[in-house]
Amino acid sequence: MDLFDQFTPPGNLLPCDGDVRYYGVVMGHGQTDDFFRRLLEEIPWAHDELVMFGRPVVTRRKVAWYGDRPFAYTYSRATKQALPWVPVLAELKALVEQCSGEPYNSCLLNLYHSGEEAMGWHSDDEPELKKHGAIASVSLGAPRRFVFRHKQSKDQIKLMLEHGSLLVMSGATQAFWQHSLPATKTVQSPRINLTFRAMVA
Ligand code: MD6
Ligand code: FE
Repeated sequence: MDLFDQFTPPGNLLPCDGDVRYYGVVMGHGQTDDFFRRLLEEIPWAHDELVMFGRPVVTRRKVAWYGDRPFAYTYSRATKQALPWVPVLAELKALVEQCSGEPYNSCLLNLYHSGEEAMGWHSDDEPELKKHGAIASVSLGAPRRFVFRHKQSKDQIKLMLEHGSLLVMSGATQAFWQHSLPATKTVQSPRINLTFRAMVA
């Protein structure tokens, strides 16, 4: 990243009702592979459990949850408590705070082993999240497509999340748009996603 870039945020990808900025790759070439390897090795990855159509489901993707305090992670059936920051996450948190100019106090990590593992349509609108607060998302590993869909008009905005990239959502985005990471047969390698959040509870 050019030194100047962090002071000139990219334009808003959404045409209305929210704010999404794609910063592109925000770390040096050697750093991307290093962060990816450290996260694979150092994070205690575990399958997630959630309820779909009234039934308990164990996801193929793996997750981890970190924060300033032992915040509860509410997606999961078994409520999990945030683990304390480790150096690799503290470094990434400092980087995204510098790029986005916003503070974060927690991070949800997802590990997708291949393109078959995906994330369905959702909004990150839990009551514990600061209203209209920014959510900063770092992607590492295999590039994957990401899609926004407006809740009323069904308008779609698509983009590619590259290795070492940063995406920031804020404002009314979660109220008006859903997002998803579609499955793809063309990706056989893993991807890690970190979403840094601001919890109020
Ligand atoms: C993913 N990301 O990229 C899933 N949510 O694998 C998200 O669901 C997400 O990228 C809120 C803000 C940014 C994100
Ligand atoms: Fe999300």
